[in-house]
Amino acid sequence: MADQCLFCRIASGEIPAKIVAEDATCIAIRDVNPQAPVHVLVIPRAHVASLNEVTSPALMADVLQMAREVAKQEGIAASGYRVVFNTNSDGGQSVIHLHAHVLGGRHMGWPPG
Ligand code: DGP
Repeated sequence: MADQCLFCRIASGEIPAKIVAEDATCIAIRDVNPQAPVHVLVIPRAHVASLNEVTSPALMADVLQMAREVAKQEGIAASGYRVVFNTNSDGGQSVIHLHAHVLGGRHMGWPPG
């Protein structure tokens, strides 16, 4: 399963992406279909299907730490941003590999669509 997974293949470098940050645990790439002026995906290198399958709090800390660093690097930390984990069908998850969307550079409406 993991060897067929799009985000596993991006994280391994097999499929190219616009990388904005990376470390031993996670990679951050620009979303191919951006929904805001800044739209970056933070992806753990290890294959975890969704938030439901996370067993390591440390993994979530690593993902959120990189999301925060990306927001600073992209210049949206002070103006504000949104971090979203779409989860399963009703949550709108289309790629079944855990990822955080970091969205900013415009005002975000509420409630989300
Ligand atoms: P979600 O729907 O929450 O599973 O988000 C998946 C996101 O991944 C979606 O916003 C589009 C993005 N995406 C899909 N395929 C690719 C790809 O090949 N490269 C990049 N950079 N982003 C992708």
